Amino acid sequence: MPKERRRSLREAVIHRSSPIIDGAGRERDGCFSSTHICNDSPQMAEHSSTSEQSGFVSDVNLVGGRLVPQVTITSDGEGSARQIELADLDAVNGALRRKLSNSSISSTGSSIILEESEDDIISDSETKSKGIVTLEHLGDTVEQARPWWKLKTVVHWPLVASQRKRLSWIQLAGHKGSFKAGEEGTVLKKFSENERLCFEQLSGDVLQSFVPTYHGVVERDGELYLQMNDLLTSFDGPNVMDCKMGMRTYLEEELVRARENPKLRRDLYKKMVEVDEQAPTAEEHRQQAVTKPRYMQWRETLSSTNTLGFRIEGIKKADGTCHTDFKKTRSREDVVQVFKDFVCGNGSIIGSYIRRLQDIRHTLKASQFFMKHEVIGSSLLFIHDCTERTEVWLIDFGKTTALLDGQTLDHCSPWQEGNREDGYLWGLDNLLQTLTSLTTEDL
Ligand code: I3P
Repeated sequence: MPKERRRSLREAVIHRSSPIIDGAGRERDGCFSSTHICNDSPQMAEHSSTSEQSGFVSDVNLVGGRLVPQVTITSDGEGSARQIELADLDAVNGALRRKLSNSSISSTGSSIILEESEDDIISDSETKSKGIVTLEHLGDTVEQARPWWKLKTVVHWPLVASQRKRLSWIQLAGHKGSFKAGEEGTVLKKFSENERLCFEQLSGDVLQSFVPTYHGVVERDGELYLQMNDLLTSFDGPNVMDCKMGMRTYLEEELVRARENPKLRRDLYKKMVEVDEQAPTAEEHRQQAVTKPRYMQWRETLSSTNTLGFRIEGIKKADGTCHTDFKKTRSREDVVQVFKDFVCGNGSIIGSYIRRLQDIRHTLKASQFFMKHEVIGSSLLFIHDCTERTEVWLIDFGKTTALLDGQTLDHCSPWQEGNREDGYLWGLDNLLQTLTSLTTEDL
């Protein structure tokens, strides 16, 4: 980690209001000195012993004719508590204000910079608020492995029971190196100042009981993490679905910055043609690159984000199968079919999900936090198991941003640049209607 970055991380921690928790989950209250940030290497030593080098690597599975990438959970290693230096502050506090690569829907323009990197608004993958553990391609496939391809779902890990229990929090979307296993019952997510602020502000809000319990910031191997409860530990063979909420998946701020500093991205162009060769314009084909807003907006229209205000990102079923290709799941009928498959036609599970979503809706309407934040890229995580136990959680707040003083959103009004509406409640209502229509059908 660059020196400057470590320093800013330290400052971020020093200025935070929540406790820093040590590796054993003990609160180091009252003092935010880096000497009070401990790692929990003893716990992870167990993982290290079964890992390859510094990673924990699973077998490779062939699912649906495609090789499921190996799962790598970065080992917690032997590192001890480290000094965090002041310059790191910029890296974390500036997480959502950092470089943006794109301008607008148009990919043309003389000042556009061509980028190879996937990283864009938040250039360090660890600050991205997505996913849980790292999933990587570690081998070739029959169908060639694509370097940009990121598994956006869960992988069934061939682990012994105790390992599986501990590492159970599921990856539905993620950037390399974003997650580590935490102490029993917790996971560590790469530090994002934005997400930390959200967790802080959610504390005491009525929504708190619908988000993973947050345990503060911990340091591992010189990196900061947000520690939170593993939502899956109490399930036996969980089925998990990630639904990204809202009619928009990028911040207004990203658009503005992208206009100021437009960049073209080859990786996003490749992802685009992978799904639809006809999607890029002639100019984009010529450039072999697209801007990020262009890509994001294309994804939104291709999926149900624009039409329904949510989209299905990934599903992992208890049998270990992974389902990631929902980019074209767009109509209400498509979504119904995916939910039917997800619950294996079990109407009672759908009924429980509906009740939980109604509770969430009711609570969102009463939430001060919700009223005062633009909620972008946040997901609802659906979980059930064979006992018909169900839960739905709000997760991923890396792009959930406080509004200016006094501003509020109704989360239903159409978005126009400047009003910051995100369509979250509109999407939730559509989701509820879609699930309700399912209960009246013959499942
Ligand atoms: C990704 C998805 C993510 C976005 C990521 C996209 O596309 O839109 O939400 O990350 O941008 O590549 P896809 O789902 O098709 O893989 P952010 O939400 O963090 O912007 P990235 O490539 O810049 O990480």
